[in-house]
Amino acid sequence: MDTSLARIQPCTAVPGESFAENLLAGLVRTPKEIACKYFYDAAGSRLFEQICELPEYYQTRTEMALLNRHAGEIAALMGESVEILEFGAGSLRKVRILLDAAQNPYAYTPLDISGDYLQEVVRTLAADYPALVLRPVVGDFTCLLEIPDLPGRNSKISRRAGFFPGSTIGNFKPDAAMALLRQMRASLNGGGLLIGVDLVKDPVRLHAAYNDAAGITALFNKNLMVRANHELGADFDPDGFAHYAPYNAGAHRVEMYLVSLRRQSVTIGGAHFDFAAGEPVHTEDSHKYTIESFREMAARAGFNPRAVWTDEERLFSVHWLESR
Ligand code: AVI
Repeated sequence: MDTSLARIQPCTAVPGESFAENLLAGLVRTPKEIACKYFYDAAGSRLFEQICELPEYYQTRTEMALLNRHAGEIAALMGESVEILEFGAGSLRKVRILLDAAQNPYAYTPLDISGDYLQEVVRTLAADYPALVLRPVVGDFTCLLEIPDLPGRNSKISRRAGFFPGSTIGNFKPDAAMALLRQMRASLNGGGLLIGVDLVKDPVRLHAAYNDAAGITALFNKNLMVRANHELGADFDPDGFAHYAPYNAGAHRVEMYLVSLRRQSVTIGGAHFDFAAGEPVHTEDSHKYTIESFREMAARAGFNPRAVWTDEERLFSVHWLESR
């Protein structure tokens, strides 16, 4: 019988690089860098949720509207009794749109680096979707993760549909994005991928989205240093750094930096790092694609790009890619 405990599988944990390892290695490089995946501790995730509500940050509401508007078509493409595998369990609001529209969905497998967040996700969904198998996987989806097949209903293997919303693909350099798409394709066992991709547009609009008037993106960026102070005993002065997020039109990406406002040094667990006045620490790239350039990349990664949905202003796109 499908009791709620039996259908909630235990978290599987896959080890990855730690924040400390990334930080110590990144601060001896020139230019200095910190990987953007470390933005998302509890405080960073809360700040990111605030970013998603900002008037300047059009991405989230545009993608939500596309998912809502096309949920029926998406569900038909995913097929019946699907297992939805989400790469990075982000906003439950998005996957709920899919679960509500899907034809008798079988399972939801969220992959995320935060085990605590996954437990919360699973608890919330278990109450609302009593027939759904839930199997959280704690791990870094940028590493190849082997996810065993679930025996589906009628003892057939359940077909998988990957879900990678929010244009997180844009936070990878094009080569890494390609490699990631290939890897996702491998973990989908022949299933399709629903992916949100932010589009190239007016640079003024892009600049505003990463330089909001309320300063939330600046706090989100500086949270990397706040986190290092809390978790690793570092002595960063976040006010000694400025948030800087220019749009690099030639490379079609917004770049984020923390720029040292003066000459200073920082200590992390006995190691010292010197910063010159004006020295940048690179913290994020957010690549923008055209519909065509993204479909081309997906095809090179072994997908067959099928449906694509966009809004009237062509701000954002949602793609359904089938495995070849
Ligand atoms: C998660 N990711 C797609 C966001 C983006 O737009 O690149 C992260 C972000 N950085 C600043 N604002 C939002």
